[in-house]
Amino acid sequence: MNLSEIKDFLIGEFFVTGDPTIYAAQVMIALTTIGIIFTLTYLKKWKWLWREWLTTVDHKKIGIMYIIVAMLMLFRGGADALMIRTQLALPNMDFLEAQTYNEVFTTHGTIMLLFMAMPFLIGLINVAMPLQIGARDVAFPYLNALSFWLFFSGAMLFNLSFIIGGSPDAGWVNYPPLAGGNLSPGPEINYYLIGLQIAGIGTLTTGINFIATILKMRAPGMTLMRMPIFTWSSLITSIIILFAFPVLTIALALLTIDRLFGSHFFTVIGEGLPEMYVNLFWLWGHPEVYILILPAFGIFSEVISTFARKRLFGYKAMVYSMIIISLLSFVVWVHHFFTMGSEPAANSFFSISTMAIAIPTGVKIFNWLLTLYKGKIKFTTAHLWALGFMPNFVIGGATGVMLASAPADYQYHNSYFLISHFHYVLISGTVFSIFAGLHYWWPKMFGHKLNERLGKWAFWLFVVGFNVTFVPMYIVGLMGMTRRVYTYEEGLGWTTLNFIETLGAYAMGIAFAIIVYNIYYSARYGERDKTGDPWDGRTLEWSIPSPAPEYNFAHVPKVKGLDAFWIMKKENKTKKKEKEPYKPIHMPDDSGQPFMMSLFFFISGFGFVWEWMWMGILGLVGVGVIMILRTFDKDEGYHISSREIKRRERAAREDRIDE
Ligand code: HEM
Ligand SMILES: [Cu+2]
Repeated sequence: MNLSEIKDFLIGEFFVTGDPTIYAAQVMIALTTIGIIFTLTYLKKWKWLWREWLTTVDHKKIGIMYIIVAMLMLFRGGADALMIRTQLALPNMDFLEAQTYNEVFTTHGTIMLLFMAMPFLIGLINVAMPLQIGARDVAFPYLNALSFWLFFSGAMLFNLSFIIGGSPDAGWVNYPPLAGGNLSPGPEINYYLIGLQIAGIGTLTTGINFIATILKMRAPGMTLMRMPIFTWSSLITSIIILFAFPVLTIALALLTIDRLFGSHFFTVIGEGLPEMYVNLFWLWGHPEVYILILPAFGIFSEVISTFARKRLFGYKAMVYSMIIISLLSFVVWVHHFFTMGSEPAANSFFSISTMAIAIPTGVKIFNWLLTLYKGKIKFTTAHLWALGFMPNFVIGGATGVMLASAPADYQYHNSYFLISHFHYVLISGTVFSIFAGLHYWWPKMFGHKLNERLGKWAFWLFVVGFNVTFVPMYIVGLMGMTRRVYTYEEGLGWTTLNFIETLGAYAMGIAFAIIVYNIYYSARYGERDKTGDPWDGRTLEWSIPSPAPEYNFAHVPKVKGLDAFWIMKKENKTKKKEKEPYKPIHMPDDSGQPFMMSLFFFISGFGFVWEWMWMGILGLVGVGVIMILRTFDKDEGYHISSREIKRRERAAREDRIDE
């Protein structure tokens, strides 16, 4: 290659050029990066960043990192959503070109589901679940760090496509033949395929880690049926991950091989089956939506029973209905393509199995209502998010049952009615639960509450904005507006509804900004939580100081029933425990290897995206070297002395022990 060829490559292919919004974003990304590097250098924080965060294996810090990255991704996915809504606010707008619009809804959907919603929930599980079962960490702390860094490098690789190479544009489902090598050559779709595969390995290992943790690390006395309901939801979710994610990995790997090496798994020309991709994708995809909703159910259950100040009504029914939902989630996938032409018997089966999910879900709604019944209800921000979830989720669920009817789906399919349906369940289910969990566990993570007044403002603005956006979307969908169209004509009767939707979307954007401001405001002015138990909680995470010390429990708790901490409080056992002598606690060593290994995964992924095989293989060699290094690593850990524990417990609980 001579100089001018290199220049042509850089400007013509490598860097994304041409669109002013992208130039603006590139400048902003460059400035932010310089800003971060400058601040870290100026405050001499590089070492701190490496020691405290990049090499940590502490489940709480890993959880917090998941949450930070997921918040950034919520910002990115939200910015995409506002661009979509701006373009559709009025007929014949030319804010985004058709091609850019395709890219924006593709990255919006993919980022929201895979790099925002799921990691956010995994972050909350990481923070809270080990504390709820009285464990000192997850079963495999090193693996936990690796999972996080794999998710992080997959997410960064995917996001890099925005400025280098171009964003994927075949929808979040990425079906061939559109996503195949013939119709979409080049790096764009490779970013999707490889970014998701790297992050996917991280998700799978997280699932394995959580299953081992919950089955093996519970405090003495905590039988399965005494586990907090959020822990139950984490267990069931992890089992779904274990069975579902390999299917996605295979589907994506086969499509990658088709694209990179010219095989014909999904190309009709070589007698491949594009429909097979669609089946594999949804065989993972439907369970995936339950990966997103079951932990949400768990969070709402904890929050509702805490703030109704009652034991969760129908605890066992809650557990069994989650198990039934998880089983059903694997036998409904065809409802995503009733119109693809399966025979009527198949469509009927999948129609009925889909409708059946409404039964265990309904059981849960009634149990929440009966938990509230005659409770001493406290309207905290966390509780508002949980209460707001119920009516909105029922709207999403009921329209889901409508869509489950195969003949009717021939009308609804790919219309804005569908778009509104899944946003109702995803936003009022998953997003509300994320905010509920964030407010609820914030004191345990950072030692102070989020401000309640700002929290409530954000809640109301968000809920109103949410309905203003998505109610008109149902209507405009029934009027015939289809999804993934970048513009529409005047005179179809869609204009007013679309304009209202856009206003609602901006209200949600402002609500998100208030939440972010609240984080800043509360860090500065929030009152320190000295009790460790700011909500009068029921489960074990509230029995330890806030923020949770690195060893979690100075004494391993003994569990006597459901709501273990509540029972201790009733029996006045909390003080006695603190007077017992402390024993040294064994802690795992920090390690830079998970970070380094994921960096090599990133390098390898970047190579394969550009089909530079040397770079792809070189990255994998790096991964292999770290794996070999790891086998020589004794990882013996260290002990925190009993005197040190005593000192820290005193400092954290001064007010309680001196009483
Ligand atoms: C501010 C809130 C949001 C707004 C205003 C919004 C708006 C939209 C709109 C208008 C579309 C349709 C684009 C089209 O078909 O042309 C869309 C697609 C989508 N949205 Fe959202 N959304 C929001 C939040 C979310 C969240 C929180 C999630 C997931 C957790 C999500 C997941 C998706 C998915 C999966 C698609 C489909 C993308 C595709 O067709 O490939 N959205 N969104
Ligand atoms: Cu489904």
